[in-house]
Amino acid sequence: MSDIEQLVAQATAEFAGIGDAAALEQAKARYLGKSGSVTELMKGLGKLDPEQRKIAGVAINSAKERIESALIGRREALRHAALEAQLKTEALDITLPARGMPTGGLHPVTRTLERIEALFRSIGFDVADGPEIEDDFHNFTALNTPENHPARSMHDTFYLENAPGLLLRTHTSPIQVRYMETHKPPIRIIAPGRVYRVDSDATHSPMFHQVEGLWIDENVSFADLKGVFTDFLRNFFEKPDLRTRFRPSFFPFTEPSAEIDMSCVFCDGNGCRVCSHTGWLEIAGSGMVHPNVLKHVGIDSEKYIGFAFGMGPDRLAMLRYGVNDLRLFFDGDLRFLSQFR
Ligand code: 2U9
Repeated sequence: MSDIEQLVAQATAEFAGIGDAAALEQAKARYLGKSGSVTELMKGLGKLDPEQRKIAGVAINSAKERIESALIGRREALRHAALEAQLKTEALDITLPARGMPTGGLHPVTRTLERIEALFRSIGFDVADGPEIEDDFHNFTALNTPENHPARSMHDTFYLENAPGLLLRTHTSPIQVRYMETHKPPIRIIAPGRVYRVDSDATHSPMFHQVEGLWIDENVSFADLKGVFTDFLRNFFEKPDLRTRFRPSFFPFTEPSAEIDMSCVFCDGNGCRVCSHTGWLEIAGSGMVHPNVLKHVGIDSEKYIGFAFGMGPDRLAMLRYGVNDLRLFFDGDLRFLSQFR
């Protein structure tokens, strides 16, 4: 083998044995650099006669090209190997479960309110709304609540400072009063919303929810009240055999008045811990709207009559979801609330 061919073989073998890029560049300098072997051969061409110079020049150029191409090949191989190594160490474990996007959800009381609204809408009731800051007339006077009634005391009602006569509504009844002021019978509405009372313990929150209902027309009877409310409870709790009983009671705004009990949804009326072994759960208050209430809003109490009821959707939500502490609904603890998504 000629010296030149030997040089090509030596460079190619040397490049092939080099494992890192910096060492490869140093090896390159030894062959192709300013005083590298190939460059030295080039320099020697000047000493040859023209004929030999031509032949040697072609051979050296060919050798140079092949050494350069071996270098480029090795550079590429090293770059590829480095990339492979990097990919191996930095590999993503695509079998890890993704963190996922947390989804929100409606509050259990909101879900309960929506369920109640849907059921009453389905039998032709409208859903009415009104202000949470009320005046004395709409919250008490129009509802036949006497001047000296304990509910009016600062002990039971939140009054606004520096705003005489204004208070946080203690029930959603003023919604119904306002509706009757602006609508003629027949009136068929429910009034859901937040209400406020000075009360706070395991079963009472200073803010809670109510849904009241009202049906005023020429011939509405107590039998209609029993039918509408029993049917509502059966649909709400999805218990077609649920029973109700109406116990005589007193409210200033209804006469006669009744407390509504339903057969316990946990034991079907057989008696258990939830219903204190009575088989019954108190669920609402109700009655025929007092003629004085109709007079206050300008409805002819000789021509029109109707029933009203009031219930606590917080309690309905507790019974439907099996929650035993009212405060859980209002603490804002996501560990509790996210169970209802
Ligand atoms: C008008 C006329 C009459 C609404 C009524 C009740 C009986 C009642 C309680 C149930 C549980 C309140 O949330 S609770 O503590 N409500 O007992 N509410 S009759 O009577 C009305 C309302 C508006 C114009």
